[in-house]
Amino acid sequence: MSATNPVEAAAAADKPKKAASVSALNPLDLFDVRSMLSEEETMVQDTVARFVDDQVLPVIRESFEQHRFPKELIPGIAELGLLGSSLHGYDCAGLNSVSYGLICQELERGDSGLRSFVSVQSSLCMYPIYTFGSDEQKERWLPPMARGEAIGCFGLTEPHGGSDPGNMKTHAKRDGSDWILNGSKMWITNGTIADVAVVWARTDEGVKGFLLEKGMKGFDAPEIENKMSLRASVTSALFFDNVRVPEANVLPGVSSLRGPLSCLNQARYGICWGPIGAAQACLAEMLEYTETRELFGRPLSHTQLIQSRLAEMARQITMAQLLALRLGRLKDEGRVDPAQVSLAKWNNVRMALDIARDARDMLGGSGISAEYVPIRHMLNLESVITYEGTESVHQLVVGKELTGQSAF
Ligand code: TGC
Ligand code: FAD
Repeated sequence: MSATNPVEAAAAADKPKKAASVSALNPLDLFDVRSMLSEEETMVQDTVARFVDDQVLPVIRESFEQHRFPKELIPGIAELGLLGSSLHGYDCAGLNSVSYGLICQELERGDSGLRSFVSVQSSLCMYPIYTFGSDEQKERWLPPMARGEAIGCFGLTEPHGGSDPGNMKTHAKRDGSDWILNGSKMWITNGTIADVAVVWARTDEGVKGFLLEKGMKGFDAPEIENKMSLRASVTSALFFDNVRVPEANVLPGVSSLRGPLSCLNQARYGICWGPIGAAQACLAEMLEYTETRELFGRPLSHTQLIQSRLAEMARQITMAQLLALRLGRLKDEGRVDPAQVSLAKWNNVRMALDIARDARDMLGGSGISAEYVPIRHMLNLESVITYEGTESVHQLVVGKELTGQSAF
C-alpha cells in the first residue's frame, strides 16, 4: 500500500485492530447451519476456507485493480479437487452437491471471479462433456481439466441477446465428415485462456454442442477490456469464421436447447451458494468497522440505525443459507426442479448485492476504496445478478411455474 495515497492512508487508519463480536452465536451463521453439515462437508468447507484465507485474500484486491485473473491460483485449486468436484471418475473428487455449494461459497467470499472460474470449468464445460460427450471426449478432456492443465469455457450468449438463447444465430453445416461453424458469442468467461470451448450452435439437426480447440483455423477469442465488474476474471468474445470442426468434436448426446439449459442448472445451483460468501465478507467487515468508527461520541455499532442495518444483513444471510442448504439436499436427493434453482439464484444474488451496496454506504467515503471489500463484491455482484439468467429471467421462470403461462 502506498503511504502517499490519502484514501488508502485514511482507510488504514480507520481499520480496527481486532474482530468484534460479543455474540455467543456466530454472527455469520446465526442459525448454526454448519451443524447441519456432514463431517465430509465441514471438512471441504474448512479446506477451501483455509485456501481462500492463505492464497486468495492476499492477492485478490491487486488482481481486481489490475484487471487480471490470478491464473497462478489454478494449480492450488486443482490440487484441492475443486475442478469438476461433483463428477465421478476421470480424476474428479465425486463430492455431493452441498459440498460443491460450500466450495462456491468459500471461493466467492474471496472473489466472485474465482468462483466464476470454477463454476465455468466444472459446471459449464466439464459437466456437458461428462453428460453428453463420447468416451473419447471424456478421456481426452476431463482428467486434464480436473488437474487444471486444460481450461474450458462455455459459449451460449450471443451479442444480440443472451436472455433468449432460442434465437441463436451461430450455426453449423455438415461438410463431408466435418462441420463448418460460423457466428459469434459474447461475454464468455475464461474464453481467451480456454483450451477447449463448448460452443452451442443451430444445425439442421437441432442445437448441438461443438468442442472447439484453441488454435483451430478461423476461431478467435479476444478478451473484453475495461470491465468495471469481475475484473479478476477473464471475459471474452468468441468469433467463428468458417471453422472446420471434425465430427469427433461434436457432443453426441445433445440435439436441442434443453442440453445447454440443463448445464445452466448446474452452474446456477453453485451461484445460489457463492454470493452468501460475498455477503458474509461484507458483514464481517462491517462488524469490525462499526465497532471502531466513532461518530457523535460513540461507536457506530452502538446506534439504532446501524444495528438495524447489521441485523437486516444477518437476517438476509440466514435465510439465504437455509435456502441454499435445502436446495442442496433436494439436489442430492435427485429431486430439484429448475424453478427452485431460479428462485434461489434470484433471492441469494439479490441478497448479496443489497448487502454489499449497504455495506459500501456504511463505510462512508472509505466505501469507495478497494481497501475495503464491499465495493469489489458490489461491482462483481452486478455481473452475478446478470449472468446465468438475469433477475427478471428468474422471476419469469418462477412466474411460469406458478401460473403455467410463459410470459417471456
Ligand atoms: P423453453 O421453450 O422454455 O425451453 C426450451 C427447452 O429447454 C427446456 N428447459 C430446460 N431444461 C433444463 N433446465 C432448464 N433450466 C430449462 N429451461 C428450459 C424446456 O423444457 C424445453 O425443452 P423441450 O424438450 O420441451 O424442447 O425456452 P425459451 O426459449 O422459452 O427460454 C426459456 C428461458 C428464458 C428460461 C431460457 O432461455 C433462459 O434460461 N434464458 C437465460 C439464458 C441464460 O441464463 N444464459 C446463461 C449463459 S451462461 C452464463 O451466463 C455463464 S456465467 C458463468 C460464470 O462466470 O459464473
Ligand atoms: P439481454 O438478454 O439483452 O437483457 C437485457 C435486459 O432485458 C435485462 O435486464 C433482462 O433482464 C431484460 N429482459 C430480457 N428478457 C425480458 C423479458 N422477456 N421481459 C422483461 N425483461 C426482459 N454467457 C455465456 O454463454 N457464457 C459465459 O461464460 C458467460 N459469462 C459471463 C460473464 C460475465 C462477466 C457477464 C457479464 C456475462 C456472462 N455471460 C456468459 C452472458 C450472460 O449470461 C448474459 O449477459 C445474460 O444472460 C443476459 O444477456 P444479455 O447480456 O444479452 O442481456
